[in-house]
Amino acid sequence: MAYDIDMIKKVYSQMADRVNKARKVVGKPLTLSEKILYSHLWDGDASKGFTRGKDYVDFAPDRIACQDATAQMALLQFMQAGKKNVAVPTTVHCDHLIQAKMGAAIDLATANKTSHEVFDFLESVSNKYGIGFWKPGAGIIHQVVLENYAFPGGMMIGTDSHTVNAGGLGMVAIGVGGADAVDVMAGMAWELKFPKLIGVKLTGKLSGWTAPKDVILKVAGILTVKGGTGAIVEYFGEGARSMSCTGKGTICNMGAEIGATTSTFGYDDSMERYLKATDRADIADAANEIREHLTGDDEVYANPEKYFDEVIEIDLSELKPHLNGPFTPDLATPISEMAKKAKENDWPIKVDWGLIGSCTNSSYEDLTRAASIAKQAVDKKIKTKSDLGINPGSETIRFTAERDGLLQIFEDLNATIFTNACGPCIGQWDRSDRKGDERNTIVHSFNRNFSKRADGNPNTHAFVGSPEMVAAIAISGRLDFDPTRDKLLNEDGIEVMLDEPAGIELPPKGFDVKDPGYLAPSKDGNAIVIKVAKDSERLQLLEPFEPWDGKNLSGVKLLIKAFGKCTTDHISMAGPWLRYRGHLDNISNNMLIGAINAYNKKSNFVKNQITGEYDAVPAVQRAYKAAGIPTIVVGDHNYGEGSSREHAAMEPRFLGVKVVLVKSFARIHETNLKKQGMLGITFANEKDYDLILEDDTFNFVDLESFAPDKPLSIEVVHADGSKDMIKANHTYNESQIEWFKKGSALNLIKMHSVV
Ligand code: MIC
Ligand code: SF4
Repeated sequence: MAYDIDMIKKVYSQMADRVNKARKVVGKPLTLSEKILYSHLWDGDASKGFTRGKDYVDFAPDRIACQDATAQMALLQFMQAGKKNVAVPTTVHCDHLIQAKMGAAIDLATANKTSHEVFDFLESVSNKYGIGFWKPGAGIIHQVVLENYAFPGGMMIGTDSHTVNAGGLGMVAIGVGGADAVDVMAGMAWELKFPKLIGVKLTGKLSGWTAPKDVILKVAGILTVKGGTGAIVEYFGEGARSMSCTGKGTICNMGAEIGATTSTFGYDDSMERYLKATDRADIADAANEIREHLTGDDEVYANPEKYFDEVIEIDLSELKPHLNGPFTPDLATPISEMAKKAKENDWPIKVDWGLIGSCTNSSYEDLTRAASIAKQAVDKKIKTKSDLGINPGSETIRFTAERDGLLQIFEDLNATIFTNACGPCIGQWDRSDRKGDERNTIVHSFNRNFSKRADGNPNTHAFVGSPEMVAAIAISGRLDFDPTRDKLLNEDGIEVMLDEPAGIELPPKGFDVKDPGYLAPSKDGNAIVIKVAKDSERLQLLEPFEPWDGKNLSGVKLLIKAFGKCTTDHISMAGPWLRYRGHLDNISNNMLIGAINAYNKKSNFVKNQITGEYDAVPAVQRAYKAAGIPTIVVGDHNYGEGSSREHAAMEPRFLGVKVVLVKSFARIHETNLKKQGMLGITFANEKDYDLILEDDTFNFVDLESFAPDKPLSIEVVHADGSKDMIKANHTYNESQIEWFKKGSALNLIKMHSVV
């Protein structure tokens, strides 16, 4: 039986009526995305149509999911909100804080020792406030959510950018910062700018080496890392229906890599099969009764150009397998062209590691497809050249895969089976084969491959592919290996080819698990006292941020002008820093240490305008803070791309940065900045980025009349005394301006909170 089935039945009981009313006010047939959005309005029934890309709308999500690395800050904030219980079903998943090194058993025991303070904190806060708790080793948040909580037509938010994975089961599931989640936990509405809609029509059918992963690798190549910003991507067509539910999850998951608000698919037989296989026939039965409302209207899919803002068509029968990378997930290369491109770009050809797993690609089907390749290495006597590491997505998948002999196949190739957790995907990887910054190549089935992400080495060239392609490349040990064409020399000196992968969608004997790793919360957690040690280096209770003094900011010094890509990994690095995710002061020591200073092209080396000396970014910022000098960070396009981690906004706020001025923002990061009371603004004229010099001082001219839709004027004073007047745009609405005025959104909640 499904968790929270009553909540799901309630959503379904209102769906038909709400969809019909929405269709009336919008005045045309509806996409699935619109059906879900309009049936989750905070105000209930739709009374008017919203303008996509413009109107801010209040929504009422059905549930929330948090993972350990972001839940700490989210729950520390929630604890300040003065509520007894979370207002909607919420879960916490411990998956990011487990380092991959020796293999699951040892690594998990080590994590339970080194991070017990954090796990205990999360467990007791969950217990107190009515939150379901998934213990370390239970699995990666998005696989566990897909297996247990996602339901067609539902809306959820999660404090992780890959929350969007649940679109594979027909949800509108959106990644947010912790402060957004706190609003909903506290029983308030969740605000989102009504998204634009991109339709992706899938025709044909996948075959051979081509996998669902290749659909999104291709889409990423088309739309780039910012092409989906502010939009929901809705997939439809015969190609969509012919794919498994977990394959759809893979596609939706990596929608985060194109900046999309979320991605989704209409309810179909593959979802029904998956629900039944995961012990949720009750949801499938309920969904079947309102099937027509859980997918887009026929007219929409027949004439998508009329209803979507942009339409892309992909013929799955023609689609070729891809590898994307290095350093960015949108650099798409069909495998057949990799040999040429790798040579042209001087990418290291030898592949050190093949890593299979992550929330994107760790389903039962993924493991069977990769195993079908791995098995051939033994059968055809091919010696595997790269190391192989596997992270199963959940304990249910791991237990079932072990029972069905899949893990043994990988172990026969000397693969290490890591914990059911994020592991190398988030830099939780003690990689023993290479130290320092040697140039090398790895391939993985993860979603992100930003510089330093997996192992902290800026010269690790990471490429993203499907699990079966990762297995094939690991066996060959070469980046330029094309299994559709190339032969390998086996141990008998005979040339052999790998056969195409074969997968099994769902375990024929059903899923099984002994201990899924779930702890239900107490019915009444009122008496539970949450303790945080004063001298803890992992956890720190939060102090409210100062409200704005109502005056124009002036004498604002430039802290850093970031050059090129500046993702949340650059702003607040993960890996070893994950240990400080619950301690704002300590984690602030990683603020912007990965960003490249535009003036010297170095990372973590900026000028302190007080002394004229160069130093690490956090040190320079702490010096400005001590001197009471406000500062500004300047950046390029898609600033804050990637993660939902609000630390990337809280650290600058905590250390006294007042403004982030960039060419454009990634959605979640922009909201995170607003929530924490920062001024996140964009150049009205992009070229003004070039005007900004290292010794600049900024004076805001009209911040005192900060208002929606009104650009801000800023005087930029250069070291030689010359001045430029520039304009900055912003997207703050009335209530977001209140967050800025009060110092943070949380300060505002607290003012209105009735315990
Ligand atoms: C990631 O993949 O970058 C993470 C780690 O899962 C983040 C969340 C975090 O920073 O904790 C994400 O994607 O939001
Ligand atoms: Fe974990 Fe990687 Fe997925 Fe982020 S992308 S949730 S780090 S597996």
